[in-house]
Amino acid sequence: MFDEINVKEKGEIMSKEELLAGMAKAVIEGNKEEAVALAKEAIAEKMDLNEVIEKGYVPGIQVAGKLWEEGEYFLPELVTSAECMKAAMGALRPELEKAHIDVKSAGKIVIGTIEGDIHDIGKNLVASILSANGFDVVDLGADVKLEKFIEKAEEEKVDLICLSALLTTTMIGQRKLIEMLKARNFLGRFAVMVGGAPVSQKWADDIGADGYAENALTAVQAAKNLLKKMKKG
Ligand code: B12
Repeated sequence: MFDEINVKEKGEIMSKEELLAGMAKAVIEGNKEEAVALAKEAIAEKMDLNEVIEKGYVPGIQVAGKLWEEGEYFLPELVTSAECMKAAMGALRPELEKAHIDVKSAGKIVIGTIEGDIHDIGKNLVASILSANGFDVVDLGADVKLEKFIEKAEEEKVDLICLSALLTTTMIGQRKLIEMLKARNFLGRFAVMVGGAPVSQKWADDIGADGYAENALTAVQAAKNLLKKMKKG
């Protein structure tokens, strides 16, 4: 499987496609140094960082996940790939954040992964891309208690609560949080957007979420639309 991704030796100038393939390969192989070096190169080359994430690093963790599901990778290898992905995102983050300096905030968001769920790669991507697109983002991390989302939303006076869930068991927490908001008459005060691999538009509709997005890029437009709707209503 790795043979398909053939990257040139160091020292040679790589094309954009080669760089993207190299990023995926670094994540698949768990090569943190290379993953970070390529992130820095992308910044130096002024590449579109949204594209770098979606076409470079994300396919890498997806292949690692597939190898795990197929029994070819064991959990430690998957964890190493996940760590690589996070290290690369860490290298890109300051540059992503720079993109929205001096831009008027598009809105304030609190985001986290639901209690019982430690998956945070996708949530981190959504947080970084929203932040790069002018939103003020309060990131609560992973394994976040439902009560904490509401507490922070009130404290920080956010417009939008973003809930990530990667496990079918923690998706239920998304429904519970909306019920908690309803019980406290908070619906309308905060909009709720849900996401995560097992989450769908249908699930979002069923639980009464205000919004859903399939990935970090579509989350930006969905968040903008939601805030526009809230301001009108
Ligand atoms: C990497 C990974 C891990 C890593 C996580 C590292 C980390 N720090 O995040 C490790 C190895 C630790 C791990 C652990 C486990 N995992 Co895991 N993991 C994955 C894997 C392979 C990839 C997830 C990922 O990072 N994808 C890449 C990111 C970029 O994609 P994403 O998370 O989907 O996010 C995108 C969208 O969903 C969306 N999005 C995400 N959040 C949000 C939020 C909002 C508001 C919006 C709008 C959008 C949005 O935008 C993101 C960016 O585009 C998936 C398989 C898969 N294909 O999803 C399994 C998977 C999620 N894991 C699974 C399981 C079972 C586990 C474990 C229970 C395994 C175990 N036996 O211990 C534990 C969980 C422990 C716990 N309590 O949480 C199952 C879940 C099954 C289920 N249906 O419930 C999956 C589906 C694998 C499988 N097929 O069995 N895992």
